[in-house]
Amino acid sequence: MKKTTILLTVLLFIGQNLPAQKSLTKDERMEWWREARFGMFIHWGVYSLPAGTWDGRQIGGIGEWIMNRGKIPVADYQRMAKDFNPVKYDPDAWVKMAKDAGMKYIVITSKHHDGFALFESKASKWNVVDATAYGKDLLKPLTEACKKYGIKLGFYYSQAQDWNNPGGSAARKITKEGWANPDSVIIDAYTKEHMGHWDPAQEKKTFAQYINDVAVPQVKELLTNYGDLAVLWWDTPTNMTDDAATKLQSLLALQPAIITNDRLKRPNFPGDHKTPEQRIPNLKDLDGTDWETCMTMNGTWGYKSYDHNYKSPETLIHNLLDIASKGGNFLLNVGPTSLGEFPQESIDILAKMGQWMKVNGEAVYGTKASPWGLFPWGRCTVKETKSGTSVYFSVFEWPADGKLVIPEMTNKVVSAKLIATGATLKSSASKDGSLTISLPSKAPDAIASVIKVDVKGKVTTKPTI
Ligand code: FHN
Repeated sequence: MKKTTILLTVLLFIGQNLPAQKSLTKDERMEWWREARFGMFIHWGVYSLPAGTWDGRQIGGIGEWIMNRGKIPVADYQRMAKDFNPVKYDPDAWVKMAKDAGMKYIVITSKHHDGFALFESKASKWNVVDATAYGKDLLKPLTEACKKYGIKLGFYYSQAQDWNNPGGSAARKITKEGWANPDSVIIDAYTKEHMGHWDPAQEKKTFAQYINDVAVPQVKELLTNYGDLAVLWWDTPTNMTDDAATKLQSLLALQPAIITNDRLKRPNFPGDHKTPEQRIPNLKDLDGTDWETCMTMNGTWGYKSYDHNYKSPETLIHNLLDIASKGGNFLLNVGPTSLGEFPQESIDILAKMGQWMKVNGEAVYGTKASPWGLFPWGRCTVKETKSGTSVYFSVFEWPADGKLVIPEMTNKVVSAKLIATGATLKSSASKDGSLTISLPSKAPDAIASVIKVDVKGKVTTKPTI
């Protein structure tokens, strides 16, 4: 029997032996995700040990790509991994930090492009239990902590690129982008001939064998051994085939409520949501499909000891509000160290965002995009209520004259309040259809102060910007 037939038979068998489950519509599956708006991405793997430096050289590019950028041989990279021993790993503390920051879900790299599995796997010895000093599954306790704090958990899985399990694909990177290796001409000629691979060990199997022997069984392990999973986050469909994508996608039947992104294979496996990376889309680029911006706090996803170029909490809170005002989600990354700790800068940023979210979170959770588009002074989100609409104006630049003017706001105002202080604000409608809200002279929050205006009916207006 062909392997595909065996797989389908197994899936059918599993299906027949599960208690009858009502199949969920996309809207039902997406409900919590659309409500959540804010999640944590975690990029963690053995690359956190070299942390951007190999053989005394700083390697260019993002930390989790060090093996490819540095053209590190498979045997050397795997030898390095033996010392991976995250003794300070405290999943309870991680999840609590996410929750306190106001995040509602976590997506962690169960396996990144270096193919290293953070979980126990029968499909490949290149996993945390068999290949490192630590020797314990890292995902199981995270699952428990997420359950404890009511945080949804998703797994990122690099389905195509795998630089250690033979047969996995490798995106070709020019050597000088990593470091000025004197052998770069020879290496670059080799990677050109070998579809991005730089070590013969990477080509001992075909891509189809890698999919059947590693990717399919590992995704099955992830979907069966860790309870209810919220998200499966595919990444970089380098050289993906329809056959491989079909096999992987069919496994999702094991988790009927799961949400997936658009990176399994393009363009014919669109998943549930789009994934703009390191950028927030412009309004004109949005087509009604769900979307989630993923972004780093500094310049790398995986930990790099010398990247301290962090965005300010102000920028990140404004980003979150910009994204919410356009109807998207924000997946903000943390790259823990090899000992299992979040970098101090990330801890501080999360705490600041949490302080803001604790007071103003209702302007984000469960909201819909601004009917006005963007304002020059801030952002807006709306929530339909039983009796009308709650409109949230997040003001970044407090008006010097104490007047916030909202154009084309003709709904009858029930109340206007400053969320931070609870103070009631006066508002007056003008003949031109605009609404003027009178504000205290000083902004209660230097980053963004939220004004909640409850109005009658639905707000129907056109984007101004
Ligand atoms: O190559 C990866 C990268 O390392 C990182 O995981 C990001 C996160 O979205 N995805 C890929 C690049 O698009």
